[in-house]
Amino acid sequence: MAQEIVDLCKKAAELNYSAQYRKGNVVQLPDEGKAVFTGDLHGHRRNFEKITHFADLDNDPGTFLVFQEILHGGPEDEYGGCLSFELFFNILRYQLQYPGQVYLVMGNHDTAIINDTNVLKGGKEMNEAMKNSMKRYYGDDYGAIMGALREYLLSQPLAVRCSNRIWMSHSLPADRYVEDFNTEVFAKRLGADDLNRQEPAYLLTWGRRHSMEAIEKLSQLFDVDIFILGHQPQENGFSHAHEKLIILASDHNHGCLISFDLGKSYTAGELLGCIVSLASVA
Ligand SMILES: [Mn+2]
Repeated sequence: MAQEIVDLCKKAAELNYSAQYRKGNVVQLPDEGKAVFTGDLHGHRRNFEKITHFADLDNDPGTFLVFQEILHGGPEDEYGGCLSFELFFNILRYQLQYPGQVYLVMGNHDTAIINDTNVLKGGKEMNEAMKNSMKRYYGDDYGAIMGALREYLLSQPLAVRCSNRIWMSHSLPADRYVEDFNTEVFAKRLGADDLNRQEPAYLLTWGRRHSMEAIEKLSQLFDVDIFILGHQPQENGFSHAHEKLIILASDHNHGCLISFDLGKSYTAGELLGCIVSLASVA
């Protein structure tokens, strides 16, 4: 079992680096086909099933499906340890089934797992909770599997950019880091050091509560019109935080996805009409 998972992580990481539309650390989607973007999934298996049912990649080779923040949350073992890694490995198997169509973008919890740092959430240390459950689950194979998982997480792109000027990433740098944000991070091969506190890949995945001015500056800096992010909890599944910013969540019963045509231009208002409630998906 351990070798299968180590190989799975390696193969999926190789696919990440060699994917047709990957340019540096950004996936640049073509100007045709369909995008299906999701918010934080947090181990929610039922929503994963709904999302894949909706995307229907078997019948839609021109559809690109993007996930984010799968790890942490969802089912727990009897000691309160986090079992989201089971769903995560399923999603890697799914990614390998549809090469170039399925992407996972880097989230802040991924940076914490790669660098083995703490993330507190609701009074619980999430990284430790997952490491402990993985140790119980995999026993002596834990080290090899965690090493392979970290390599995979590091291979993830930071963002997806569509030809119709829509950008998707886990988050964006917080206001005070916008002015000096170093966009070279999108071009270089990422190392674990790039995810250290205050480094650009860290800032990109951890920012919250962006002002309209910051979003405006970032839209000029990244040369896009609309941002779709996850990271910030959305009770109703989404919010139109600013004119150019839509935030999605896919981790609960009111979770959503967004689906739009890559060959069409959209205003933010029109994009809001492309949001699909997962409750409405069979
Ligand atoms: Mn997050």
